Amino acid sequence: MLDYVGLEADLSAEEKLIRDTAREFVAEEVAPDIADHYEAGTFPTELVPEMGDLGFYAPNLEGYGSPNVSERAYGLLMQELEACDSGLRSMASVQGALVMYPIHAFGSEAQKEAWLPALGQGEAVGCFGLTEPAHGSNPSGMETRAERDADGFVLNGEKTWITNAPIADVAVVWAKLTSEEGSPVRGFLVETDRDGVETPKIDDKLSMRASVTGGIVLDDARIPEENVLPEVSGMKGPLSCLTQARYGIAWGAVGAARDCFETAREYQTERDQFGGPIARFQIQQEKLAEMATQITLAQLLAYRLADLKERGDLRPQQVSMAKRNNVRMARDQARVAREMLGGNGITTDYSPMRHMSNLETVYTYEGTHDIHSLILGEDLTGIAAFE
Ligand code: TGC
Ligand code: FAD
Repeated sequence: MLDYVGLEADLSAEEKLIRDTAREFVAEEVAPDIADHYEAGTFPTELVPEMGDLGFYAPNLEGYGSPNVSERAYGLLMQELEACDSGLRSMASVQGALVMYPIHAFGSEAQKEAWLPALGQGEAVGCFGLTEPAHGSNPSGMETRAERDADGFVLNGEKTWITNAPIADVAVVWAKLTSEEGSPVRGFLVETDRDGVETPKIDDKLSMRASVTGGIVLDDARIPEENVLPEVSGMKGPLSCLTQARYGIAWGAVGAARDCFETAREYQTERDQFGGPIARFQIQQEKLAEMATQITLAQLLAYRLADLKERGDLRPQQVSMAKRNNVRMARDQARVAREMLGGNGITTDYSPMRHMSNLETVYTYEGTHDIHSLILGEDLTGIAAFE
């Protein structure tokens, strides 16, 4: 596997073990069928508990069954999952960074005990409802409302493009609490089997096909008082979850690019044209050289992020830089890898075009490339250019 500047040497035994466990799981349990799932538009849901057993959901959290592994180990895990398919990494990063993280960071003791072990084990599936039909890049414009009533809250509104929603047991729903002054955004744990909650599936995707995506429709959905996340109010609640997930994506994208590189390199050495392997042509070698260089630079950024996160110095804007750069890099390199496979490259027999198509989603979700440009622009100039 590509590791051009020898990053492996700095890994601890535990980090290597976590990476190798994920790599082996992917090779044995997922890779053989992933193209079929992609074509069918399905996620291998039978693997959800096994991924829990292996510790793939938020192992970087502490307590409630989570082992508190290093941020680098967590990143390596995301890298291995996305080397298989972005949909696999999405499943784990939504469950961990977008559902377990907010419960861990902002939940009550009872909420933590009720949900964290079950989510960590893959006995329950969660989803994160922020985006709405009319509010994607600007979630603070959300229209979903919560009102207090005698027993708790009544929720109304619609979330869309929600990973895992149709298979979720619980949704972390962000809504404006209209009965409080200023209508602050609050997080609510909404069990999906409650009256007034629907989670319709979105079927017509051409990207991220091996991932279940849907909506959350709330029509006078009643939830008890104890289901509000008590420790956070305002947009920093959902936005701080995004920082966790974007961190995983910055690592995951490197995995997708690495798989494209390895597939192209192998193909180039095996495929003959004009009397020998196409890897002997300078044009092809330049493509491999550029691909290896870009992947290595993205790897270095991800490793640096892990160190900053470990010591508590990571800023959200630094995560934006890595998400923006690494996903764009992977998207560009997947396309180059696809072209290096010629006609065979457009089939599901090879991974690059599947990665390329998935990366269109990854480029868009968790803050589009443009939005991360603006986050960096604001950080660099002090002038916000969102509106
Ligand atoms: P703004 O006024 O800038 O900030 C409000 C408060 O939040 C704090 N904050 C953050 N905290 C942690 N991490 C971040 N990334 C943060 N960004 C902001 C900020 O300090 C402030 O705190 P306080 O204490 O002063 O109140 O917020 P804004 O509403 O103006 O937002 C600006 C903007 C455009 C950057 C933000 O809305 C944004 O990031 N938009 C992009 C939307 C997005 O990324 N949506 C993702 C939906 S989830 C998803 O896509 C999951 S896909 C998962 C998968 O399948 O893998
Ligand atoms: P828009 O915000 O309408 O943007 C359209 C275009 O306009 C983009 O190119 C954008 O960059 C550009 N644009 C917007 N504003 C500006 C600006 N100020 N300056 C310059 N350009 C701008 N959301 C969740 O809450 N939970 C999930 O689990 C989840 N999973 C997803 C899974 C998939 C498969 C997909 C596709 C999306 C998912 N999302 C999820 C939603 C995702 O986060 C949004 O699609 C994303 O934030 C962009 O919002 P939008 O699609 O409404 O695009």
